[in-house]
Amino acid sequence: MLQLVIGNKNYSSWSLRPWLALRHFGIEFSELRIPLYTETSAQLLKEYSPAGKVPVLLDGDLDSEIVVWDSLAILEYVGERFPELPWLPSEPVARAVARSVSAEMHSSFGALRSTMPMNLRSHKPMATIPPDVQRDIDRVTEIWRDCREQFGAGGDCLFGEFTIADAMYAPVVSRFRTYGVSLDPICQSYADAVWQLPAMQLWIEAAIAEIETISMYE
Ligand SMILES: N[C@@H](CCC(=O)N[C@@H](CS)C(=O)NCC(=O)O)C(=O)O
Repeated sequence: MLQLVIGNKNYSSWSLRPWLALRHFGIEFSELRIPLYTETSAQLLKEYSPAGKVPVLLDGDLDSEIVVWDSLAILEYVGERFPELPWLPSEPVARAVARSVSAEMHSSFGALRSTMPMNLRSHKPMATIPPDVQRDIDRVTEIWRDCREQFGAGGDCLFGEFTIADAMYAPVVSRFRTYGVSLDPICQSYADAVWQLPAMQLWIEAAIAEIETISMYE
């Protein structure tokens, strides 16, 4: 049995990524939510994750438990654990690009992430976008346009059908809504498609129902 340890659904963008992919592909897992930045969070996180961060995936029983921490490692792990599912595009060129854009999301866009933290409950359009954040937005939207134009014919996602690349960018879709980032028609229709995914809607509903507030993300 798989257990996914996550943070607050309203704020924890890294937790959303593997949760969304697991839910989208109908994989059974239990969920343990640890609200972040409380007095006990750090100690609780350390019980599950060597890095002291969420998400963490636990697989197996206590005697032979596999612990996978870090969102992208979890997505790769479940891809190997359930190889019958289309986590990545089947065509090699598209697959290489899907891996590249997923890794780029994982390692980049620091200005966007720190200036526009995920906060699903909030709506606060930014009157002025700082230049470094605008550069990140431009690169993300370039990726979305390129993928949709080159590989998106089979559906509404970056590579047509949903893949882990869409899971990686799902929190950015939410940030663009919260902070009122205006998008060209291709990017807007991609963002709407991700927003409307049934698994995404389940996460959003649960995020809105949460009661904790993390002031630095408000
Ligand atoms: N690179 C990691 C980042 C994980 C991360 O920063 N998680 C945040 C929540 S979204 C966290 O656990 N923060 C709690 C802390 O740093 O104390 C991943 O991809 O999983």
